[in-house]
Amino acid sequence: PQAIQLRDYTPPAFLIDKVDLTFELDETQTRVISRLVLHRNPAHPDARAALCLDGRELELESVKLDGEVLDGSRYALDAESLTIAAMPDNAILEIVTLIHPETNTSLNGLYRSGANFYSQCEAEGFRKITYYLDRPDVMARFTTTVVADKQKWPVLLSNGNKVGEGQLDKSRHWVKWVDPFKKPAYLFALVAGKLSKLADKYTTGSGREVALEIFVEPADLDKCDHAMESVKKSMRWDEQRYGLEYDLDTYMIVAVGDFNMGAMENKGLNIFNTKYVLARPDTATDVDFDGIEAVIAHEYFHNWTGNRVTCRDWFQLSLKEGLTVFRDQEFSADMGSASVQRIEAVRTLRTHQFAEDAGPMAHPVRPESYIEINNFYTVTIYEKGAEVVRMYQTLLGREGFRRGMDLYFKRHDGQAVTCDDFRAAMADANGYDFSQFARWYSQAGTPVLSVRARYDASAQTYTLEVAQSCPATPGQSEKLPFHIPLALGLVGPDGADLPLQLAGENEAQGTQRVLSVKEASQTFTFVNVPVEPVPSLLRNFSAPVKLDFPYSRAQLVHLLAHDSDAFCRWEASQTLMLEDLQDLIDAARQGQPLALKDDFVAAMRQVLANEALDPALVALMLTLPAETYLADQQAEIDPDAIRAGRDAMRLGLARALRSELKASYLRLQDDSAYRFEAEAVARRSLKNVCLGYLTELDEPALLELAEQQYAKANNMTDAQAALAGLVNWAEGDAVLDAFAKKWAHEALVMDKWFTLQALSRRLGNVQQIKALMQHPAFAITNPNKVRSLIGAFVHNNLAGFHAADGSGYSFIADTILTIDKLNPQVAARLAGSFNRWKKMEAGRRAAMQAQLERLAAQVGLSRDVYEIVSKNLQ
Ligand code: BAL
Ligand code: ZN
Repeated sequence: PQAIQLRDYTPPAFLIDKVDLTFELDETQTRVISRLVLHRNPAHPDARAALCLDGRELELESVKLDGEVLDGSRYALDAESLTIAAMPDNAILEIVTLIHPETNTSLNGLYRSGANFYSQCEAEGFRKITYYLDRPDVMARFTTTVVADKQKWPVLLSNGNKVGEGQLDKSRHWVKWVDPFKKPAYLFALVAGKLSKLADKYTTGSGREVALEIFVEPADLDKCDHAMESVKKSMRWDEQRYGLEYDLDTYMIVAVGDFNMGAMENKGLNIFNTKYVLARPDTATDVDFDGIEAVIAHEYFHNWTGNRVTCRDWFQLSLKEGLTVFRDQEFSADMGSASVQRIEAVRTLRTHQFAEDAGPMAHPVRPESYIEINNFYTVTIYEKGAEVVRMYQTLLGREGFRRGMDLYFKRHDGQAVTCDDFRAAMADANGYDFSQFARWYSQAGTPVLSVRARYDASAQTYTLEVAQSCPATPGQSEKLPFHIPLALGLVGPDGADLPLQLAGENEAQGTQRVLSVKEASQTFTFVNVPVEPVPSLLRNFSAPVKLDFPYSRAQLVHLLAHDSDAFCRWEASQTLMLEDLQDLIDAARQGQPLALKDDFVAAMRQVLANEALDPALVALMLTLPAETYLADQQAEIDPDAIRAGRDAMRLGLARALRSELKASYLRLQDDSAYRFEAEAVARRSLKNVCLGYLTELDEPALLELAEQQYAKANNMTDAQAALAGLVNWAEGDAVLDAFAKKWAHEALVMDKWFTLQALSRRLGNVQQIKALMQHPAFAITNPNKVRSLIGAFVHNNLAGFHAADGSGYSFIADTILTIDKLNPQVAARLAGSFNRWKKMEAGRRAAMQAQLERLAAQVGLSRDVYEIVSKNLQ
């Protein structure tokens, strides 16, 4: 397969003004009748260019140009396109195709799930529905009529407003939808089926009433309330923060259990993975409730950042995704605890995006080439993209950022634009120079910011020498300096922030500053510094970089106890923890005894005892980094040593803090009805972190605590946490069985059951995973099932997947080949489990390479899997 290059971008030869679609849905085939009103695009360099429409897996019935049926000599057809060479400047094209949603297991295009029809068109699914200019810079007005058997498919939905419906014949009915906004084809959606509806309404700030509708399988209607509340909160927040209102009469959400992504922002008709809609206290955890609120917000926010202003091409994907993730992060911060949200976002970024940046799939926020765009819905595009957007706000302030957003919408509403257009709006609205900032979009890799400090007591100056560098990434050996906002404070010996005055300033300006680091090395001198401070650097994680500062352990303990910035406080605890974990991992590799350091244990004891701290923050401070994150800190990865070192720290802390953990656990008990509110969530999170530690100890009385918690839990958060503690012990088996019996008919709850086992020290091995794949609740065609069992195992169970005998590698290669025939996108995600192979110790490295080569040699590999495998082998 050929790579597509950003530098080859050319405007489309034709533009489409109007699209009229009619779908005749049926069990064995669906007929799609498309009528396009087109005109030649004056911006295209060739005024006589052919019209080349994208299309895949379509059966062409007929083509009519301006009313005349075209015979095969008038067009060319291949597996990917339909081309008409002789085209007038203005034309009406009518195309009839047959498609087969009933056999479409890729869940891309139009497909069946159960008896219902759903669509997924981003990025390039529309070309599996009909021949079209399937690219985001072709924006058209869509009218959609759906015809179907009324008994089988009573609900027929598409984008926009419903303008008519009726009975066609004895059995079939039709519904017609008009979307008044022009949009690219990737935002098209169609849903048909037997669905129940939760209805509500929302009055916008300007007084317009919007109907809110959530459609789900009838059995799920009692799990939609939280999603509905989240919609209303999102709508209100976007009005208040950005002055953005919803623009259609109806906002619809449909939940489906078979879905590749988390959700999709189709205009007026969002389609969601059930995982991000359905929640009842007994079926969903706090993390699920939080995820639903965030994803509902994310898709809703896309209505402006993505739909009203969309991307010129898929290289600009982060224009809408980075910005919309940033918006949903800011929303979540306002809904709950801002510092907890921020720390969790940083954990995600470091665990997943830093890993991506260090591996074979490293790419800039605006990639320069791709083989399969579906492989670029990545943590770099989304999460690092959000960090890039956040840096504008950090540099400009919230008001300056809002000015930039206002100008962006004023200039580009209704257009398909680029990341440079966004940057220009931020710059022009504020008179700020963002030219160097462009490198955040073009250079891959995680920059390293090295800071060294010097205190001069006699001059009362404190000098920071700041240097930046960025490692080479595939295709980019040399990097130029980034424009890095470095937020900082100086913490005095009493724990208070010192006033900050830079050399050359007349007076101190606050106690926190954002420095603009632009050079490869730069010096900043603070004056009138009466005592030697401890620097609190990269506050609130002001840039997606790795900070290198030679903190002493005493300095870290000082920050951990006093820093006014919650992120830096947490960071101090993590830095201490990481240092000691590394020592434990090294000791495990050398067969040395594994013991914790006293000052670390004392620091953790203090954290746990500090009842003034937000319990959620305490929980995060006590949470160890993931095995995979630890793996990424090693020069060479030995999964067994990482497992041993990490387990030793958990066990050591559990032993040393046993009585404090138990006391906190008991103090945090709460028998009241479940509430998804920040304070209750925080208490549950710390309580369950304590339980997690306590169940590390093989003591019947402590395991009983978990059994009791499971038995009396009135919510899934507590039930799942109890089971997670038990599942590493034989005592877990009975509870696992009871859980599976109780929840056999709740697909999302069974996903948790699979994940708990995939991540278990005791059960997370290839043999067990294979056995679980035979369980009646498992289905290889369902992405949620694949992700919750196989994905969890290969991505998050480092020692289990990387078993020394190589069984994990042959298992996953076999599984990738099986799934690739069904759903290439899902298969490609699993192929990402090879991304660390070059850093493994020699034995595993060779075994992984052998499986990669076996995959590469397969005939008929999808381009999705091919891209991941070939980039791994480069
Ligand atoms: N646009 C794909 C799903 C999402 O990011 O919202
Ligand atoms: Zn998105």
